[in-house]
Amino acid sequence: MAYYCYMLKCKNGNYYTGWSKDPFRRLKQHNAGRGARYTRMNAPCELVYAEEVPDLSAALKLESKIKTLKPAQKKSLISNPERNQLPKITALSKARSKKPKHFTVLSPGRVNLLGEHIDYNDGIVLPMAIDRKVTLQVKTLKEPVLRLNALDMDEKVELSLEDLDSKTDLNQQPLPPFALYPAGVAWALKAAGLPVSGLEVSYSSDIPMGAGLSSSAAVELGFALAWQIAAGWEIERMEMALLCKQAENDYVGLKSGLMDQFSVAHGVAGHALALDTRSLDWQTLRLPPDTSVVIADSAQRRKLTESGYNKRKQECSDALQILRSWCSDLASWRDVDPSFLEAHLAEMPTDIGKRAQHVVGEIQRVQQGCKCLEAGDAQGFGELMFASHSSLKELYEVSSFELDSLVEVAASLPGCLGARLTGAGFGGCTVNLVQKEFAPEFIEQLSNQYTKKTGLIASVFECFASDGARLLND
Ligand code: NG1
Repeated sequence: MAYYCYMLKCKNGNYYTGWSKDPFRRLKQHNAGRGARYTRMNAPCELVYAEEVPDLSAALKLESKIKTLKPAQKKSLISNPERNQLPKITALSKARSKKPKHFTVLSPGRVNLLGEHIDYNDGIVLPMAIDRKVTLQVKTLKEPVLRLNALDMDEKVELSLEDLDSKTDLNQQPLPPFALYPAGVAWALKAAGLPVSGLEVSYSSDIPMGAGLSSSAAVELGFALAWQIAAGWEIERMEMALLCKQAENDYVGLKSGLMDQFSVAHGVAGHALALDTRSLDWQTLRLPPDTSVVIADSAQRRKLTESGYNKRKQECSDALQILRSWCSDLASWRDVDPSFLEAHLAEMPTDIGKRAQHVVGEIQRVQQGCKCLEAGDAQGFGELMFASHSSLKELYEVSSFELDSLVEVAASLPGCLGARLTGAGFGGCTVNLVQKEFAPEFIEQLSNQYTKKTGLIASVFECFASDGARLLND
């Protein structure tokens, strides 16, 4: 994809210069107050210039050069057809925005590197989208129905987009669980005033299901994007993630946090994403150089995930309530000082106190983890992963013999920098940070030794940070 250096004419008549891969989308962000402080103060802005350059470095250079020009020089650049390619890219963008009848959407799973069970406690989480994905082949329909063909399950179902509240198919039978996710997305989009048109979707996935790698969020975002493309409206990715979360919380009935939908919507190749679940601010952080991220699926399907998850959520809310009885100013877990918790621990019921210790400790670990990534400190990051696992095991009590075995074996292998359970726990996967050169041997040894220890066959694979949900060939 090309890079562009662009100029906006702001409400006060001045020019703002920036770079972007998509100046039209960037303009929308500026005008929505999510671009820069200057454009927020001087909105609305109009896109008046766009010049294509081959790469990011050229874009940055041209941006600095244009910024030094006087207003009259900027005006002459804008009226120079050799340089200003805005008319051409406007035409191209219009052609692209013609609604296609057939298209393919790719929607990745995610793995969380650090920050577990804090996305519903106002913490910062550090996930990345992975190169395992759901592939949706989409055909638009004239009639307002959703025809689903879940290829992996060999199941088909057809439902009306005008009767989503009933949660039934066209034969008035209750929707099978897999259909609740796409139907829930349609329901949430409609409730937000976004039209959803008829679709026939055949989809399959190479994300292990029920393993804590967000196959359901991948399905949700895949469908949301399909409706966006088919219907021709456009919303911000964060809004899309929030609507998919709403589908999962209020239609499917799982009270998850935002991490999964956020990661699938915002993934950036080669990067982890640091999401502050309190402010919804986020940033990308490069993964440490010369390291591999290895996922180990324990083959132990998660037990009691839903009931255990909801119980932990309740315990956290009880814990915060108790802490507030000693300090009424505590608006959120982010305000809980570790020494304050320590001072009151003996007065709290043991289990509740342990959950609180995990939450406060994990919030701190992610803050340290972000600094490690900024500094390229793989060793330091790995140590935080081990500490996170111990906390999830001892304090949050969501690990299992199988997950602990995977972490123990991993810790004994050469090149292993960190290992921990990932996702809700109670079974599922671990995530490992390994020195790149040791990755192939690590994968083999971890599989073999885990089988010796548990009799189970783990699926162990390297994964790569990938881009978020997208149109194929975009
Ligand atoms: P997994 O186990 O990956 O589905 C769950 C929640 C997340 C987060 C983690 C724990 C769902 C769908 N997702 O993830 O929001 O709370 O547990 O950090 O329940």
